[in-house]
Amino acid sequence: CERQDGRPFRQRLLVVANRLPVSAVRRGEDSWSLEMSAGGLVTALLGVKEFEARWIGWAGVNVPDEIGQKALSKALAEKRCIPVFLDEEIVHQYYNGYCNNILWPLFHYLGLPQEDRLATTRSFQSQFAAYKKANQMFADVVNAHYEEGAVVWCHDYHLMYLPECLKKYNSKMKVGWFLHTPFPSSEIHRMLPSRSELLRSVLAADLVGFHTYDYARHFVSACTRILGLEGTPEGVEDQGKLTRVAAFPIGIDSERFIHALKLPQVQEHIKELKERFAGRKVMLGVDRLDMIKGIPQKILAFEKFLEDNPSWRDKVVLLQIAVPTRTDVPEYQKLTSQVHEIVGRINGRFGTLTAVPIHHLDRSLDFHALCALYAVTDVALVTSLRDGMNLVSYEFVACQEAKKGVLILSEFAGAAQSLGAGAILVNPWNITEVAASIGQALNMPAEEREKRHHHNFKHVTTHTAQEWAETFVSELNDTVVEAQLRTSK
Ligand code: ADQ
Repeated sequence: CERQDGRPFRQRLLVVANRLPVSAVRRGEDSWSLEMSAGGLVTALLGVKEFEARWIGWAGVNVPDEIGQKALSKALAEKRCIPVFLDEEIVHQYYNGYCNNILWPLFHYLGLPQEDRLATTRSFQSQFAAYKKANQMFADVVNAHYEEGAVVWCHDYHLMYLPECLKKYNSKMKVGWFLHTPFPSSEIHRMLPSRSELLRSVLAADLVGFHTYDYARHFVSACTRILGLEGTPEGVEDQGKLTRVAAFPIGIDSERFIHALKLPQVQEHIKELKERFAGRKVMLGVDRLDMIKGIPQKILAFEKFLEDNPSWRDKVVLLQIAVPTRTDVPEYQKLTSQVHEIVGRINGRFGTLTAVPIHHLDRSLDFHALCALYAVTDVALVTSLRDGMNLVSYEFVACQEAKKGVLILSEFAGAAQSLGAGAILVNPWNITEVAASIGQALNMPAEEREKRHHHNFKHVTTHTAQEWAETFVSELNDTVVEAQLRTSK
């Protein structure tokens, strides 16, 4: 497909997500520096190269002054990013409140906040009002930058109200919405006081996508049970209008990881790590420090393994790299202290003067250091209590061609549906089972490790981020064309 100037046609894409892929740090009145942010959505979308894409989102800072806003917009434009400026109060109510304190735990089956029940209704109302206001602010920025023919791809639970706002501006805008978290059973979703309004808004999109078939099914059930609409094999129908609902399992840019392993600086890192942990098997956890990742459960299972297997105590080490997130939210602060307390106790119990069983880091690692760690790992431990997909498991597999290590994977991560045949699947709540699976992984014969790795490696290298994005966008284009054909009949 070519344009008039002979260059290949590239679909114009406006990616809209709560956060931009970079965080801004103010260096002066009109000067900013930009740093990459860590997280699954960023990782996946960086792998999307074949589009003429611009990214719309919040830069993670409050910029009340016009000079600062102009300077930041200019710096971001070089990265093809467009900022949405949210003030502190909106961020508090919309982001910390409604998104992170209500939708995030509910969608991961952790329920609604329990404390201060009587005040909840009032704060819920004001947080939902802020959520709608913030979504409207995103819609205003999208509308200002939208050009006919572009596809608008809205991401995640922060922006469930956005499809409706966009369609009100322009009913012909091609709008897709993708959820990176699980969509819970309709029995959970119906607890949400704003359950109907959010479902209706998402249904304003042309295409609604989820990581797994189960999440898509839950969404359709919520629409049929809560809104009384009709579910069809294609999606949800409301008075003749079909919203297409489907599963689009995400992937990673596997080539980027495979290529990085060959770089001299990564090889140097690998050598250092091998020397540092010589004579010990390396187990690895890489997570954002979030309650859904099951980090305390993972560490307690490792403790149980050491308790049950004294002969392994000086032969295995767990490296847990946990990047802090949402540090303003009290629940997350509590989790950090809890993890520190457990790690300290276990290291005190099983450590020696020369070695400790757990190395826990509260920080983000740069890409090369992360690749080296994945490559030297014997067993990766992913114990999410719920997880939309979990890309760490994919990244580990991509870096294991030489070692063929074992992946222990929670059955509650979306990745269990794609990497389940190669991984050891566990229920992270069952600490005894996870401890036993650690033993199984550490003792697994090479032939079985190879077979399991081969299965997963094939999946990770064929179902990439690029393929995910292309499939979603082409399905969105097709859906719009089909809808036009239906209405013109
Ligand atoms: P996340 O919850 O952020 O993503 P995940 O999919 O595992 O979870 O992605 C995490 C990303 O952050 C990975 O690329 C990982 O390398 C990086 N990361 C994590 N900890 C790090 C650290 N300490 N240092 C450096 N990098 C680190 C959300 C959903 C997931 C879903 C993704 C994509 O919660 O279920 O898979 O979006 O849709």
